[in-house]
Amino acid sequence: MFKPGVLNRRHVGEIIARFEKKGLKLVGLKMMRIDNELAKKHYDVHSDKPFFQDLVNFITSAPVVAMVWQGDDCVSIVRKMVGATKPSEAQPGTIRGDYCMHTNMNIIHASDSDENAAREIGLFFDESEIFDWADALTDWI
Ligand code: FUP
Repeated sequence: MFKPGVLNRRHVGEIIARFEKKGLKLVGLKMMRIDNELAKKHYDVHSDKPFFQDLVNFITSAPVVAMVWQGDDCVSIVRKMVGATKPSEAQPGTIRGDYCMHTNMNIIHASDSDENAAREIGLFFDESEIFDWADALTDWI
């Protein structure tokens, strides 16, 4: 998920292009405004952390772009491309390493396990918004 800021900074296409070039398959994509309740559900695991309210405020402050990508080892590949949580620790070449400065505004969210991906897809997408399509690239990547 591209957090608020990506739209404002006009980086949506650029960052989507990274995932496409890698060979991941896009099966869901939507622009949406997250409300307070949904933000709290999404970040439930951090509800006792001091940065929780800032995180909720940030993610609800402007529209986000939510995506579902598929591919072998997708979670691990995407997490590597996204980079470390703290932009100061994220390697150059990663998304957080290249596009952001501060942890609480670290530009992108990526599920950290298949289980959490399933949970988060359920939070942000209806079943009808996920597309199962025949991928012509399968034999080439
Ligand atoms: P990640 O999976 O890399 O997004 O990292 P976490 O689940 O640990 O953190 C979720 C979000 O909480 C981060 F994207 C930004 C925010 N956060 C802070 O603002 N401060 C912290 O010290 C840690 C996380």
